[in-house]
Amino acid sequence: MLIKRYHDNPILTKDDVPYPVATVHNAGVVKHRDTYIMIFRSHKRNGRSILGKAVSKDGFHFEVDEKPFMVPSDEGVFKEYEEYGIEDPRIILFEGEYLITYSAYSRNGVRIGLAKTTDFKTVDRISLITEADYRNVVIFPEKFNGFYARLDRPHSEISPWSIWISYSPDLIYWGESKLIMKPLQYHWDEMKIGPGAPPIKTPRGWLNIYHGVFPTMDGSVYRLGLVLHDLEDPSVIIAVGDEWILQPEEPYEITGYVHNVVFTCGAVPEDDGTVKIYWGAADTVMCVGTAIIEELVDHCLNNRRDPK
Ligand code: M1P
Repeated sequence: MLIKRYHDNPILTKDDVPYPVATVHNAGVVKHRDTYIMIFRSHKRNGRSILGKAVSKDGFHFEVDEKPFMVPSDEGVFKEYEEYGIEDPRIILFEGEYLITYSAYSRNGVRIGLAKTTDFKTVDRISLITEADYRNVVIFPEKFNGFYARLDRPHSEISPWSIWISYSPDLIYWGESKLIMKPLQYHWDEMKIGPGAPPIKTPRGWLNIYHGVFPTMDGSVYRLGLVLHDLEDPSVIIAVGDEWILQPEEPYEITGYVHNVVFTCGAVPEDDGTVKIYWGAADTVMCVGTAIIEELVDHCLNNRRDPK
């Protein structure tokens, strides 16, 4: 097993939240001054989502803030595009600031919002960085030739939903987009794929833990897999692991708000070469597991499939 599930999963559920919510899942997680900060998604009881915050000293035991961290905006352009809720945050540290990407839902579709914070006490929205319809946007924590880079996942009716890369000089205007990885037919990720946790820098490449979806007669199954991107040019994919590294197996992953889902938005690399991978299970609870980064990279390089 590449990922060792924490023995006391799930680590966070709706019962840990001091305000009314129906779920706790799909959280971005970072380590900020020796404290793990988790920004998680919750469905409210009207089916729309908000973001909560929880903190932990060890990455396993989290305590939730009294109030939500972000709710749909009631101002300006954000109000119009966050009307139906905000979902699936991903967090990176970039030059002293934490950047948070999240899905913004409205009657106009789903866009990606970008916000920033330095202390996780206040948060400022920067911009809506895509038009409709995009989900699953992760920004690399370094620039490439002076440009920010992100992995994104536009929706298309012609092509299966795939992973693209885009660049920006200023985090506002994005372009030079190109498709870099597609689902593979009759494979565990054949229906659609999406970037998961923000990429982790390793000596052999940027490690991207992505999710892939397979359609069955009993609904879709969400699993996690691995991609390695070139360190200098992340549009170059060095390897895609052929096998999934995590699939729904525990009761809380198999049954819930949406059955058969493991979905990651955050992973925290540690100084000892391990990584804590956090995933939402069945769109209902939060789980964590640990892995050895070098073993993940080996696995990706030694069991490859074509990126497209
Ligand atoms: O219900 C499973 C997941 O479905 C969507 O994932 P994707 O972006 O691949 O379509 C999202 O709604 C995600 O939040 C959810 O966990």
